[in-house]
Amino acid sequence: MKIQDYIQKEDQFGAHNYHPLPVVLDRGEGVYVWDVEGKRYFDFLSAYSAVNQGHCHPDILSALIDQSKKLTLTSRAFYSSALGEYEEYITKYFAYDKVLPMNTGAEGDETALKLCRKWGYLKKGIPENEAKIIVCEGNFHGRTITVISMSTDPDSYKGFGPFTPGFVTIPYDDIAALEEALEDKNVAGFLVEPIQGEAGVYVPEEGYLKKAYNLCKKNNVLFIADEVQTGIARTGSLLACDHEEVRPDILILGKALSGGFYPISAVLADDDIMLCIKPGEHGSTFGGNPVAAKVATAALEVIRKENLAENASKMGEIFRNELSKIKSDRIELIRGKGLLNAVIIKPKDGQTAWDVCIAMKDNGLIAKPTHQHIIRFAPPLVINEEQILEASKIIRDTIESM
Ligand code: IF1
Repeated sequence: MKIQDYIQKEDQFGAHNYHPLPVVLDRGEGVYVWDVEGKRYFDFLSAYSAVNQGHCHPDILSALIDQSKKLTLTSRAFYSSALGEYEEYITKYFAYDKVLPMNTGAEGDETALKLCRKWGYLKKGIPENEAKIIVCEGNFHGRTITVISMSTDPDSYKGFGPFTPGFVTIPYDDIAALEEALEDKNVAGFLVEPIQGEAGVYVPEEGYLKKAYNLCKKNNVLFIADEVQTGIARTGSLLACDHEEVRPDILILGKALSGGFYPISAVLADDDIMLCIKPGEHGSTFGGNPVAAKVATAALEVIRKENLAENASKMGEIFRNELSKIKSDRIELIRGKGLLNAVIIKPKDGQTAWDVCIAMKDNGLIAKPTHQHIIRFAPPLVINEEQILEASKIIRDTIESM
């Protein structure tokens, strides 16, 4: 089959809810992926930060294979020999009392919202069905109906109503707006991405998270961090909240929690909050299954063993420095933290960020535009200096030649 044949097949038999870059991937290893014709690319998307550990990491692969031969799924109707060990591992790793295991990021967010509301009624004493959760403009937390009820992006919500009530939207990176919204006594939580991904890798002003956290404390409101994309070493520290020494009351993780092998998400909180949910009140068939338990443990072990947070920080510095040397009026701004970066492209001669991504693909590097004019650059965190310099040169040569 030729590249066009693979694309045609997806187009004919798959729903049209995506518009992929025309590259057909077949194999991956570390920072590289290969297409069906054997052409190699630097992967500068990392499946939206799910493969922080690099493609097909051997340690995670072994965990997946070993456990899959033994026992894959028990449901949570029974105990398993793998779950408790994982729960102990991940709660100690992130320093929380308890974990609630789920599968996708959106489910993690849904879980956090339910947990927060329940806490609001049981602990804060909010009158039933009146709890509110503050969210930010430009947020991205997934695709379920409740999650898109929080969205301010018409692509996400338009045509999918009616929506879940109970959300208050304020501008991102705006402390005064948060302070005002917190005056409402029925507010149970504030849900925030430490860096907004979908909005175009929007890094808030330094101190924003800390101030927001302190305001939440003052008002007896839970600070909920969606670190599905920013967490697990991506931004140069284990959590993006660590940069400001903020410890969220509820922490949501996903994506790289499996190193890209398997959908695994988790919600972490202390007893006072987590024990508000009782048996039968929440769950999922696959959440916390034995394979997920082993895979997530291995994936977190790789982050620690290979010092990937430190590497992300160092390589991110080099990367932004290299990009800043690009001589082109096409680049408006470079921003990011660690290896979560974005370049804002000025459209010229009708060419957009999409055209830049197509040209980079032809030159051996794949990345995806977000919105019309922003390109996200987020390679696997195992990238080394030689590789980041080579990749930077591809980006530079591509942009300078356009
Ligand atoms: C797609 C963006 C990234 C997330 C945060 C929860 C979820 C996500 C902070 C849901 C998911 C994805 C999903 C992906 C595109 C993508 C994305 F551009 F839309 F914003 F990564 F940057 N919280 N992010 O970023 O996790 O349920 O998908 O496991 O194709 O929709 P999920």
